[in-house]
Amino acid sequence: MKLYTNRYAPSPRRVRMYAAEKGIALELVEVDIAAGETRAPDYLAVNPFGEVPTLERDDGSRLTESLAICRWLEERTPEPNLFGRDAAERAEVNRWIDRLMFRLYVPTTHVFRHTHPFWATRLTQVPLWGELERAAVLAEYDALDRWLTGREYLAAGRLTMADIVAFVAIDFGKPSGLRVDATRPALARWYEALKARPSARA
Ligand SMILES: N[C@@H](CCC(=O)N[C@@H](CS)C(=O)NCC(=O)O)C(=O)O
Repeated sequence: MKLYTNRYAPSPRRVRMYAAEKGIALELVEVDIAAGETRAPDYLAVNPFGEVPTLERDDGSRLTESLAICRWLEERTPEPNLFGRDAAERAEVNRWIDRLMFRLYVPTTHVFRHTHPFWATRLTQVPLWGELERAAVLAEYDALDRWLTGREYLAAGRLTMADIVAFVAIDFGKPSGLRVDATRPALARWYEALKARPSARA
C-alpha cells in the first residue's frame, strides 16, 4: 500500500506514526506542499481535495482523511489495538480524538496560519485571531496536564490513537512557538515518553 504524504505536515504524520506503532509497512510517496504539488492536476487526480494523506490500496482504490485511514487499517490489523478493544474503550478513545481534533489540533493550525511568516504571502492573516487561538491551545494544554496527572496515557491505560493525535498536534505547535515545558509537568512527562517512541520519527 502507498501513502501519499508530506514530511512536515501533521495529518499524514498521524498515519505514519499509527502505522509504525502497528508494524504496518507503507510505501511513502512524498508530495511537496510548499511547491504546490497538492494543487497540481496529477495529484488532484489522486485526491480531488488536494490534501495529504491519501492511502492507495493494493487494488488501486484510494482513501483520504487521516483518521478514516487509520480506522480502516485498524479493522484489517486489530493488534496491537489502538482504537479500543470494547465499547467502553472505543468510546473513551473516540471522545478524546474528537476533542483533540476540535480543541487542540484545529486551533493549533489557526495559530500557525495566522501568525507564522510562511503564510504571510499565502493567505490573509488575522494575527489577533491567531493570538486568541494560541490562548485556546494553551488552555487545552492545561486541561491535558490536569488529566494526565496520575495517568500514563490519555485513554484505556495504554497507548492509543488518542495519544498519537495529541502528540502530533502538540508537535505541530512548535513552529508557532507553542511548547510543552516543566510548567505543565504531567503533560511534559507524557510528551517526552511519546517523543521517545521510534514511531515519533516515522
Ligand atoms: N482532514 C484531513 C486534513 C488533511 C489536510 O489538511 N492536509 C494538509 C496537510 S496537514 C494538506 O495536505 N494541505 C495541502 C494544501 O493545503 O495544499 C485529514 O485528516 O487527512
